Amino acid sequence: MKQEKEIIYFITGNNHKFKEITKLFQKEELDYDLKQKTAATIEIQASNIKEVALFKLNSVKTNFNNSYFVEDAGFFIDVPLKGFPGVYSKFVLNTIGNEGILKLINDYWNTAAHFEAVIALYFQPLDKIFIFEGSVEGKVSKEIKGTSGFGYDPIFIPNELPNNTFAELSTEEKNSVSHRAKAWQKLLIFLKAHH
Ligand code: ITT
Repeated sequence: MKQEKEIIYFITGNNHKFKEITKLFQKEELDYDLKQKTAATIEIQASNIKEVALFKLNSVKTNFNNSYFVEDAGFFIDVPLKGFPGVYSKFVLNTIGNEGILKLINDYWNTAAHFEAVIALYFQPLDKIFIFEGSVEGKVSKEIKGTSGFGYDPIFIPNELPNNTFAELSTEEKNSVSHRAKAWQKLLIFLKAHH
């Protein structure tokens, strides 16, 4: 008889993130089933997203006996904003939005930017927490372009696919270079090594 697969939960209220990870997950032969869970989490204001992710993970109140992970991401405009919005990404998107961001950097020719993602995993078999990080370098687009993806996707052009913003790419294309996919690849290696 085939053994039941163990469930691993991705705790996120963001369906876009879950869709991206699901696409990557489906490509793999794993001993796990991935499920989304929207549990209450606390998002603190810290100086880096790793701290935010760890705190978020520790704030999850579970009554299940499974492994689970959270992810925190941030958008960093290195030039000319010295990394802003970074840990303030959510607040800035909800206040001034992509239009406000473009106004801030309107006069600049160089607009180097990157995304970072940190996955914090509670791994039940070892009763331990593990961290997986990924980033993608690129620049801020001169205009808002594209309708797929979410958040800052319409204004970010990755260096590896320099003709499009993330919002002009399919999920598969975004996954081929994204911060989230890179962090996921590391989590995947871990899961394969610990089955
Ligand atoms: P959780 O429930 O998983 O916490 P969230 O939507 O609160 O989801 P984050 O705090 O990790 O997400 O993200 C901070 C902000 O950065 C938020 O406004 C997102 O829209 C944006 N963001 C995160 N990942 C992104 C990506 O891949 N592309 C564009 N914007 C992204």
